[in-house]
Amino acid sequence: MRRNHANGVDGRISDPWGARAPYRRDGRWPVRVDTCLAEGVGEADVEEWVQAASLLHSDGDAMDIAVRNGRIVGVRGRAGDRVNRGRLEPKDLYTWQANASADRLTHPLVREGGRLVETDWSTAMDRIVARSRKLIAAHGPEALAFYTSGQLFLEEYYTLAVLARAGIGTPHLDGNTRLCTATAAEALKESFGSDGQPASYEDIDHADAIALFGHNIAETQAVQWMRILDRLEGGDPPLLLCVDPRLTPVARRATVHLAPRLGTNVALLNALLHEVIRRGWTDPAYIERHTVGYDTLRAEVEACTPRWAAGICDVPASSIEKAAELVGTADRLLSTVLQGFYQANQATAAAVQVNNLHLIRGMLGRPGAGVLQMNGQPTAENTRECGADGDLPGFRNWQNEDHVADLAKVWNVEPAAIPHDGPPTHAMKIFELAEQGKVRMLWISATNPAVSLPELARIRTILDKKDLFLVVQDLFLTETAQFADVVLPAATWGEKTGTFTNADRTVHLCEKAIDPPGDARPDLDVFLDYAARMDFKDKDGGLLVHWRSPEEAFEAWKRCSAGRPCDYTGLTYARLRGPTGIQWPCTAHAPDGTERLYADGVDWAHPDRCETYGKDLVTGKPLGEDWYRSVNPDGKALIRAAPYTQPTEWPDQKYTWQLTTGRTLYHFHTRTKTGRVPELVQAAPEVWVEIAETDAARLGLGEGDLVEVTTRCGALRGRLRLGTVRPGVLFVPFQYGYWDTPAGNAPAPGVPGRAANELIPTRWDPVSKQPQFKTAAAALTLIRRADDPRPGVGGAVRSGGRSRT
Ligand SMILES: Nc1nc2c(c(=O)[nH]1)N[C@H]1C(S)=C(S)[C@@H](COP(=O)(O)OP(=O)(O)OC[C@H]3O[C@@H](n4cnc5c(=O)[nH]c(N)nc54)[C@H](O)[C@@H]3O)O[C@H]1N2
Ligand SMILES: Nc1nc2c(c(=O)[nH]1)N[C@H]1C(S)=C(S)[C@@H](COP(=O)(O)OP(=O)(O)OC[C@H]3O[C@@H](n4cnc5c(=O)[nH]c(N)nc54)[C@H](O)[C@@H]3O)O[C@H]1N2
Ligand SMILES: [Mo]
Repeated sequence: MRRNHANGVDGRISDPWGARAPYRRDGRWPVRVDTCLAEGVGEADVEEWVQAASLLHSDGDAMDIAVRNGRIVGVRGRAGDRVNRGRLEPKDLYTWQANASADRLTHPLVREGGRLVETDWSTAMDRIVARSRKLIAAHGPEALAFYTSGQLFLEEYYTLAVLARAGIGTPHLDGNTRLCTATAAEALKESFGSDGQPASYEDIDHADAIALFGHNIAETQAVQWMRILDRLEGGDPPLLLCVDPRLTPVARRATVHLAPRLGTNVALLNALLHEVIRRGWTDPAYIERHTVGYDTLRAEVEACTPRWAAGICDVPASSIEKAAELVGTADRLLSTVLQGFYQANQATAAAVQVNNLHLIRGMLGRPGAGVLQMNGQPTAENTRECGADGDLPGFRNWQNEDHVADLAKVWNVEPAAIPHDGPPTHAMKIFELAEQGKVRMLWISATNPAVSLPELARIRTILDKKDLFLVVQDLFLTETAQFADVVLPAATWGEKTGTFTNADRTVHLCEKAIDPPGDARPDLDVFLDYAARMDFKDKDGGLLVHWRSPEEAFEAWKRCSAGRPCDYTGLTYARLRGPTGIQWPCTAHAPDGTERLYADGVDWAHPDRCETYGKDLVTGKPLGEDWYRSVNPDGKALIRAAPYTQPTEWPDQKYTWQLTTGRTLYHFHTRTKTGRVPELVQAAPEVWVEIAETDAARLGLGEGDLVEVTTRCGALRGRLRLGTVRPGVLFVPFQYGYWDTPAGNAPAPGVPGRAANELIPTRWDPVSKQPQFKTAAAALTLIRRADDPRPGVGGAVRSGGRSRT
């Protein structure tokens, strides 16, 4: 691959956030256009700029793709877009190079005599259709399951949801959003009655305090961090609270940094709520008018003093008091929540307490006052709203017969044709059903579970089962695709057209700039082809899936979204070709979209309108319609209390460490794209293990020492990095699978690997069913010293951009 030294972005590996453009509160964030072009290519050489947005995080950074001679030669941020005002982060700047990787899949593959061999589309699709029909006839529709992504387009999810739910009639359809934002969705449902992000990125411009709960925004939504940095330099900076056991770039700039013991988020939040109530920082008028459940919360947190929480979280009581004052006295508070809560102990319970903080302070629906229950993946929002996750499309309530009937009307099918006897199956359950032999065909699109699911040794056994017919639709022969019976080569970003929605409800159009390699096809075309071959019909014998292009699929989705919280009826492809993305709901009444939800109390919590009747925050048990109607007859926001409970995974004599996992700025997930980009590979070539300096000193360990981390599930080896975590904690980035290792093979049983999920046990939040990737008890042993001359591993650039010395 050519090395592209980008014009104007030299140094953006060691300085990921680029130059500052300071601005003051309530001001407008200045434009800064970031461009990266292939070496030797100037803007004048570009033949065409094609509109797109980033698919490497949930920010939705808008950009144009530079095309020359039918190839992508770079990207440029879109100055007019509300999300990024022209800025791009390092992955956005460089990852377009991955499209042209020599090892892209260019033909379908089918398994013959144990080996994957090239074939044509018709042979591959015939196999899938024949197997689908045979399994449905012999075992019913529930023998089929679909595991999709947070990285396809809205049009693709909607098509998949229609064909799986109403065409086949299986409840087994979920996304990897289960690993990602299931808790965001659940927390929003539990507090506000429905999914839907209340706040807006523009709240960063207006807030006087920003609280980040388990969210390393500097590395994972680097462009919004640039926005915060520009406010911090702007003369009237917001105060920052960071709740993270690591010394992240966010923590380094925080006014107050709380580094709690892993898994103790609820104890900490309950103490913050206790203080806010005790000091009288609540908004009684707001509580009275817009909420139910306040008295229960007050009773729950009565005994949760800062001193009590200090003992559990191992954070000074005085720091908790300072944090409470920061969030309690802010005039406009913006909170963000992400994986340090969603993938930790008591995920939903903890995320809901952040909502409670906003509800009792009346901090909702005003400029600068809001909560962002963040998304991680670029298109996770669409997986959820289209019902390609464990929900029905349009945030409809599967327990409400009227909602199901309404959906059946949109699809022109009988309500009974849409499975809704129980909750749609969540991903962890789908894998369990495959393990038990009940799911016999699993179609995986745009996700790499052989690296991203917990307890990889178990996942490999499931994917390898002889009685599981596995279809994998991807760009590359990933760790997962290697197990497949049929591999379908997909077109991706820049090679297909579709829309997607970022974490603040901004919808962008992402257009095709070049042809996909070989016979690779857009995912939409694959799903449409399957629907046509399966001949799915509506109740009048018409075509169930009656669209043929992305734009027609978008129009079909608009009808399904009409009158729902995520109403797209005011949007068209033509309007999305304008200067900026547009936030849903976008309707005839709100033609320019909607900046914030819930300006005057919540809209979707009424028992007839809500998406869920609620679950017990400790056990996850559904509370039922009667309960919901009795506590919330008028459809106000729900204040839901929860006691702290200790994580099941807790250090003991053998496994004395708390292990957590997460991300580096330089790579996206399992690196199938960023691992093929020279600049990013060089910046972070290998897995590592973070440890506190005090722990290293105590054990006589040094920077760069090769260590082995073991848990009850497995083992991993990596080099030590010192000084970025709280004592007692180890941190490992989860992004290093094995496709790019010399052997390219999964570790043999008992042999240490390098994927963090070799170590993570199978456990999930009882409410959201999101796996707990951020809590394992672990042991640590030294394998060899850093100065040992034998070859080992090591990185050039530290996460967060500090150079190694
Ligand atoms: N560079 C980059 N950006 C990305 C991605 C990527 O792969 N690379 N992926 C995207 C996706 S899909 C997602 S979901 C987001 C995730 O974005 P983030 O949630 O910001 O990223 P993580 O590193 O998973 O976790 C955030 C922090 O949680 C902390 N944490 C761990 N355990 C606990 C705990 O018990 N309590 C608390 N309070 N904090 C804890 C970790 O120390 C870590 O710094 O990033 C998105 N953006
Ligand atoms: N230990 C630990 N594990 C984690 C996490 C953690 O913090 N710690 N985080 C979890 C989270 S939040 C997430 S989101 C998951 C991510 O986990 P995965 O979804 O498994 O990770 P990706 O590498 O993004 O996999 C996406 C796949 O889709 C392919 N792809 C990309 N674009 C397209 C396309 O247009 N079409 C098709 N068909 N394929 C495409 C890519 O090549 C890649 O193989 O990991 C989860 N796992
Ligand atoms: Mo994610």
